Amino acid sequence: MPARPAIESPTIMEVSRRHLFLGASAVAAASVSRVALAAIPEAVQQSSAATAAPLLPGTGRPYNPVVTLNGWTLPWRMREGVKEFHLVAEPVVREMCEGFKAHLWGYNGQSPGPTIEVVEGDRVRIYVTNKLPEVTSVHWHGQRLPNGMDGVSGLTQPSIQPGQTFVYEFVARRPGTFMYHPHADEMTQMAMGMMGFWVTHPKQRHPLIAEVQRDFCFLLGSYDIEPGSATPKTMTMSDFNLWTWNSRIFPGIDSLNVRQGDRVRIRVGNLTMTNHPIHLHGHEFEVTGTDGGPVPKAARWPEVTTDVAVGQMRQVEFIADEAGDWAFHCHKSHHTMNAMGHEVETLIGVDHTGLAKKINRLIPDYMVMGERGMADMGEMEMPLPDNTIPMMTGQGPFGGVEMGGMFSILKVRKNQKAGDYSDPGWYQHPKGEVAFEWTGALPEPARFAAEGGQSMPRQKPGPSAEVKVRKPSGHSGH
Ligand SMILES: [Cu+2]
Repeated sequence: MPARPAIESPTIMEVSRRHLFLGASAVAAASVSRVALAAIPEAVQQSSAATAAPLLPGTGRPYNPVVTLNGWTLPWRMREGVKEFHLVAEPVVREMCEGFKAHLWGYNGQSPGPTIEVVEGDRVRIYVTNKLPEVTSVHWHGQRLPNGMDGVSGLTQPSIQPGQTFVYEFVARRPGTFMYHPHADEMTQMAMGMMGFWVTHPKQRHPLIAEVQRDFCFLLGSYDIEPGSATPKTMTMSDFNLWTWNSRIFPGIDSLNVRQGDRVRIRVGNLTMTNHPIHLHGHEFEVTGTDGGPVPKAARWPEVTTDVAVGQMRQVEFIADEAGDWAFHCHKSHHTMNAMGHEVETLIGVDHTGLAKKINRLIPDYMVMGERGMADMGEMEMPLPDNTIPMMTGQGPFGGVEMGGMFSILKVRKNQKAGDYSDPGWYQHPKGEVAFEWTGALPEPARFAAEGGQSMPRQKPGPSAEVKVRKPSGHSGH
């Protein structure tokens, strides 16, 4: 173990605080000694929720960097052969979508925190400064490391008290997809958005790790924020109302823009309290890696949906050979919706004629919703409280997309340039390749037999029954 830098000195703590609040130029003006500045790396802050360009490594072994959806990669400092990072756990304001800001906890100005990218074999030193009102720690989920660096408060280390800075140091021993999160008052801190991604790139060509042209990553999150408020309810166990990718909700999640023919890797980690079947349209992918490392080739099979269970990571790969705008989303239909009052009866098929008028005499703002399904909600000019967004929203080239939450678009374009991640706009469909309305005559539906369309006659004819489908009103556990 190399000599630890002196971080206990109050002068240096002071430097780090000034860094955080004033920025680099103010620190220079504060005439701090060079020794103090050299002792702890700058805590780089990010104020934007836009997807940052991939961070090309300036020092150390080269690698092909990842792109963090609506996120960024933490710059490091190379000091005596060690990659040094500085994470700051702190309250942040996260724009989840245009017009909707949440008061969360995160790292270095954002939730989730910045992605940390290193190379297999790197010695890594991470300074963690706690600017939260309570204790914290950082657990490096999935890593092989010395036990005392595992970040479990009380078990492997004392908690990091508010105002303290701790140092974690270990060698990134195996390449793969990892994440980091607190292991202190986890229920509160993860419900408040404290999490981050970690990628360890292989140090040389690896037989089970393909070279890809695009490498995306994001974390699945869930929040319970009452419409009109900004702070998550941290006691919620199952009835969350916001389902996020990197603490963003559709239409605030950036699209994944690729060039036709690219090999694409998407890495997903789940830090919610339920599973998420992640589904891609138009392509088949293979799960090429999990939290445990690369999947042996004989154990891979093609699929279009992969379930990411709680606490798991999945890394999928495919050739993006079909041009178009392909939906990419969680397949739990409630997870592609945004916040609303859930205690609403299903009203499909209910005749409301005259009902609204009668109720309007009592409640002037009353509106009937859902008579023909909920799709109208996307276009409805409903008065919403401040700082929230509709349950279903988003405008596509053909109209309302009627989605929310965990939904984005894979945009595959022939003329997207290598390394260009900018949004190419909507897909221009070739002539004759868009579903269209049939305006000819409609024949009577063919039936198998006279008995109401059944292929076999019933043994004993009885009275027919019709049932109505009704959502459970409790709505827990969705
Ligand atoms: Cu889901």
